[in-house]
Order: sequence, then C-alpha cells, then structure tokens
Amino acid sequence: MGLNVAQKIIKSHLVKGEMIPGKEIAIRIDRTLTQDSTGTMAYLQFETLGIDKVKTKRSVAYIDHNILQSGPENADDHLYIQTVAKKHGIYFSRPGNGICHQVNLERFGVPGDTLLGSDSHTPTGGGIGMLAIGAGGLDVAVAMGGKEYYINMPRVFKVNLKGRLNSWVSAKDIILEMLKRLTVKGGVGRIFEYTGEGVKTLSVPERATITNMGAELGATTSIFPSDDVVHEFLKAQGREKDFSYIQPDEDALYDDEMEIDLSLLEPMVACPHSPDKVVSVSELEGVRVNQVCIGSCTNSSYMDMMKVANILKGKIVDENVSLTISPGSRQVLTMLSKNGSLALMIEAGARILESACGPCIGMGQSPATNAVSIRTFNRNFEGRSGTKSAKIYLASPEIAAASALTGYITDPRKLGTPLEIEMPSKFLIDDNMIIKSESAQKKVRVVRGPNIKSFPKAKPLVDIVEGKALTKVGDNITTDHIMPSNSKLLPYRSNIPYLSDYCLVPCDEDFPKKAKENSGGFIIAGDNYGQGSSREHAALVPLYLGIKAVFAKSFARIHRENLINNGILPLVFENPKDYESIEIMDELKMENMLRQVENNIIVVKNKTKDEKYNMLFDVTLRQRNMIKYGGLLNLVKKDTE
Ligand code: MIC
Ligand code: SF4
Repeated sequence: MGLNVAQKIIKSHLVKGEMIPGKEIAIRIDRTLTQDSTGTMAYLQFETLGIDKVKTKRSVAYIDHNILQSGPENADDHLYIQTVAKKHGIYFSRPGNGICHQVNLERFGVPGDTLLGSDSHTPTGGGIGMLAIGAGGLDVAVAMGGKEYYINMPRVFKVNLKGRLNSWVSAKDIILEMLKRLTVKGGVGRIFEYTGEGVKTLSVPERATITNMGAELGATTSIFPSDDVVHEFLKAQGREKDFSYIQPDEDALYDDEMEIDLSLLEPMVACPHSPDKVVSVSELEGVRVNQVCIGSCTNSSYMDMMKVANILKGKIVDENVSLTISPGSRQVLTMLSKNGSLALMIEAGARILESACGPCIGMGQSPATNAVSIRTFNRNFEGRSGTKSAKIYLASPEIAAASALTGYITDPRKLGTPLEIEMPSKFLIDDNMIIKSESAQKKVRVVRGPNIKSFPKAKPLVDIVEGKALTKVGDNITTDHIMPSNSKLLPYRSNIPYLSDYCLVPCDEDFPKKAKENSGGFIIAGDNYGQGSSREHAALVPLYLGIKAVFAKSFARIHRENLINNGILPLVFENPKDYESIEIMDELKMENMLRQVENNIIVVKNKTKDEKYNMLFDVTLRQRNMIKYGGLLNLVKKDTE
C-alpha cells in the first residue's frame, strides 16, 4: 500500500507503535526550536534532566518574542538562554536575526526531517516538506534530551489544490478558506497534506503561510511535498545539500479528502475575534481602518514584503492610519534595504519595526480604544493586541497594504495591474547573528537573573481529589485567555508566581483570588478548551494555583498534552449536558482515584447538588502514568533510573 508524505516521514522516524489513526506512536525528533517566551522555561526543565549536550541533529534557540526591554527581565531571560545554549551545544539566534519560523525555513529546515518546537506555529516548516510539530516546552526539553516524542497517530487529510490563484488572491486566502470551511477545531487530530496540480503554482513562502496558519485549525501539523519548488528555494538559500524529494506514492491513501479550486478563491478577511470568522473582502469594504500591521511568522517573507513595497510605491499612507511593517528576518530586511524596497516603505510613511513578533503578541503597537486594526497575522483573539476593545481583522499583505493607503478595508483587485515579483535565485546569506555552539561547553557559567524563579512541579496522584468548581467558561477559550501575554506580562514568563495573578482574568477577574483562597480546585470549560498557542504557562500557572483537573466538553491538542505533562487531569464530559448542571463554587469530589485512574471513565460527585457525572479519561497508558506519577519530568526520571 502506498504512503502519503506525512506517513513516509512518520514511518522513517517511528520508534514505537503502529501508524493507526488515534493510536499512540513515538517518533524520533531530529531538530528542535525554542523561542524566548517559552524557551526560558523549556531550558530550566532541560537542565533538570542533567544532560551535557543536546542529543538532536540540531537545536536552535531563537530570540524573537520578548524584544521590548522596558526593564531588565527580558534581557535577563535572553542572557540565560544564550548561556544555557552555549553550555549545551545549542545554536543561538540573536535578537534581531528574525522570527523563529521564518529563520528556520530559510536557514535550518530540512525536508523529510522531524522538528519539534515550543511554539504552536512550528508547522511553518511543513512548507518545505518537514514534519514540524508545535508542543509545550517540556516536550521540547525532553526531545532535546534525545527522548522520542509521543502523539496519537493523526488522520491524514488530503487537500487537493486545483488550478491556480487569480491575481491579487494570495496564499493567505487559501488558509482562510480552510478555516472558513473547517473552523478553529476542524483540524484536531489531523495532519493536512496539500497535493494536486495547484501545489506547484505555490512558492515556498506561500506554502509556509498555509502550513503556519494550519495551527489555527487545531491541526497536529500541515505539510507540502518536497518538490522542484523546494529544491530551487534551498538552492537559493545555499543549502542544496539539504534537499531531497518527498512525494506521496501514486497509490497513497488518505483518511479524509477535500478539494479547493484555487481559481475560485477571492481575497478574504477573518473578522474579530476568531481566525475562522472568514468573509469575502467585498463584504467589508468601507470599514474604516485605524491601524495596519504587516509581518508575523505568517506573512513576513521576502516575497510578501516585496508585494507590500510595490503596492506602497510612490503613495502615502492614509492620514488616519498607522502602518507598521516587521520584516520576518534579518535576511529579508537586509535584502529589502539593499534593493531599495525598504526606502519605498519608509517614503510611504510606514513605521518599520524590528524583525520579530512585535504587535502579533501585543509587544507594542496596541491599537487605540475601539480601533480597527487589519493585520497579516494569524490570530485575532480578543485582547491579544493589548487593547480589549480593538477589533482585529486578519488578511493578506495585499489587502493590508491596499487598506493602509485608502484608510478603508479595500479589495486589492481595485489596485489594477497585477504585481509581478520574482523569487530570488539567490538569497542574501549571512549567518553571523547565529552563535553556533557545536559541542557542550561545561565551563560556561549560566547567568540567571533575579526574575528567573523555579517552576512548579506536579505531585503524584492522591486517592481523593476534591475542591470547588472555581470558574466556568464557554467554548473556544484560548491560551491567551488562560495565561494572557502582552508587553506587561511577557517579561514574567520565567516567574510563575507573578503570572498567577493574571490567570484566566479575561474570563473571570476573580479566578486567581478564588484559586488562592480555596487552595486550588477545578475549571469547568466548553469545547476546544486551550486552543491557540503552545504556551505551557497555561498549565504551569494553574498547577501553581492548585488546579487538579479541568472538566471540558473537548480540549485542543497541545494544551491537553501540557496539562497531562504537568499532572493535571483533562476530563471530558461524557454527557455534555452535565456541563450545564455544574455551577461556580459547587463542591466536586473524585474518590478512589488510584483505582479510577486506570479507567476510561472517572466518576465525579457534585456534593452541592448531590449529582454524579461520568467524565471521559481517554488517554494512553503512558499518559495515565504521567497523571499517576506527577507529570512528564517525573516519568522521564523514573524511566532513566
Ligand atoms: C503565539 O503566537 O501565541 C505565541 C506567542 O507565539 C505562542 C507561544 C507563547 O505563548 O510563547 C505560540 O504560538 O505557541
Ligand atoms: Fe510570533 Fe506571532 Fe508567530 Fe506567535 S504567531 S510566533 S507571536 S509572529
């Protein structure tokens, strides 16, 4: 039987298990990436494993998120990461070198390899045929230690691309179409594999936009084949030796299938406050825009920036719009400055920001109260920009640039003659901002600033687990709700006690107080709880607050793994109606847990209402053990004893 691309890579990395959808498998991880907002915690966890040198083919630590230095905290974290990286043979991409996913694509990604990254947009690497998966920092730490990564074998979903995009329609519109059809939970347990004649019409950066934002579908990852287009891209990056063809077999089978006719797509926009609220741009024309932000790991490639420069050329940004542009990497920024395109942007009135995440994670450029901001980013969750009342729309660079000029959401097709931008046959290659530590350097002193606190550690399961239902939230709660991140909070990613005062505050202001007063308890949630980022802090902070279990209608993949890795029970209502019965401050109790934990159903008593609920605990043996022994670190230590 023929294999598809995802199955081929999984098969060649399979350490344990069978490739049967839903069954647990373990795969070898070739490469890892971390960024600074999840990295500090990941390296603190890595250090506890007591390993001298990372055991991967290549691990890279990037600095791209926490780049505002309004106090010593971020700079201290950077110094910690830089020194810990040097000590353990990890490459270090210095601040200014670019966004991890963009730099990874340019300089490190290898078709056919596996990559595990402590960032949910790690699947960007699928644009060159890597199996690239986002995970919590602890999973990445363990992979750096040479241990396999466990997932349930995903269903591989074939997305057959037909035809080619019309002028002014862009790769962003393909992924917005996917989100429109499948929603933010449509990808849970799936890998999206793009095939068909339309694939060869898409460049690597276009493919990477699609695989990047596949994270918003909740997918395990997304992947394109490695073909001549990838070959040309790697050649232009001076990395031809990293290339190999990876194509699906002719008789490859898929678990699901859909088709997108590229020629039928229109420019589209995702409306506030969810990436799946997608409408055609024509429905929004005339909406006044106050801010336009171009960049992020979704749309900051050289090709995207060149489109923007050409749209802005010789024009001036509308007087009511603030336009910011963050090129994705130093490579992109240098090329733009050398070929004069940067000048075109500056002349048009753009505010050029550092090559980093910037406004995407609320690190500056929060919009005005009630403002409308149109962004080329991938997430528009309420409050993520730093302004709760702001309305964030997501769109292609073409729509963003056109709207910056007119001051209204604008259909780029009105700009007239289509752009013709050539993919460079040679990118500018300069890796001087990457500190290449090839071997362990035991003598390096790891510098730990005063803001770096130890992280909470889970405890083994006890027989009676009880407490109050501290809060009850609705569907699609994001990790940005559970553990908000913005310029004020990101500096404290290595200080869990500090962060604990902000946990779930966007949903329930009193949650931290209630958790502290009651020595912990439970969270009651709707569908797709924990969607969005990979931040382990959304589990570590609840652990610190004494949260013992989350009762939800369903969970997002990475967050569920993070909960289990930290010994918190992710329980799913067998009967979703029970969600309605539980009220805030009801007293809940689970008895005989040392026995119950072996079952797929755990019985919960509501002492206040004298009711019982069946909660599904559908996990693998290994996950059961993590809950029993108190999380992944304890399990790994037990395994190596
Ligand atoms: C995000 O886009 O939400 C982030 C910030 O990159 C996160 C990581 C984090 O919270 O540090 C992600 O996507 O995983
Ligand atoms: Fe950075 Fe935004 Fe990409 Fe997250 S989504 S990695 S914050 S650019």
